[in-house]
Amino acid sequence: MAVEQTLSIIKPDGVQKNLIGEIYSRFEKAGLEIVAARMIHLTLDQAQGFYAVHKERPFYSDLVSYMMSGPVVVTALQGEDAILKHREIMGATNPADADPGTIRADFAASIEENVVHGSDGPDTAAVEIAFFFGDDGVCPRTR
Ligand code: IDP
Ligand code: MG
Repeated sequence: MAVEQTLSIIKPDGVQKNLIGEIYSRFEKAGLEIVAARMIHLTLDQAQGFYAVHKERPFYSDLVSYMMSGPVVVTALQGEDAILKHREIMGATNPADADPGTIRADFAASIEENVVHGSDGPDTAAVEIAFFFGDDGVCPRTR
């Protein structure tokens, strides 16, 4: 195990459903600490840029529209095994496949509108955290 950081987004449907506190409570109770946070309504450039890895996928333009449909809350979370832990709490991409008690099983409407994003590995986590928080936007805990 190692201390890692992961990029977490409460997507527009999660914000609309007023789940910000509920979702971050689950992450905090699992021992993850918020080390950066911002609320933002993504522009087209930002939504396309963030999901550029998916640009060849058939759902890309719908995904970009969905991510721009309302504000999102973006955080960086830190903790032991943060990337995997966050993905476990989030659940599978398709809520129909997500384990009971995961965020997506509890709150997601569909494979597309699935409430939360989480990084899938250390390399993508670093790129995604820099995408939203630059070089100096993360606040390591000092106490
Ligand atoms: P992840 O969010 O679980 O890491 P990815 O495969 O990285 O899943 O897909 C990114 C996002 O694209 C998903 O969270 C979901 O919003 C959307 N998405 C993924 N697969 C589909 C699909 O088959 N149809 C529609 N949207 C999809
Ligand atoms: Mg992904």
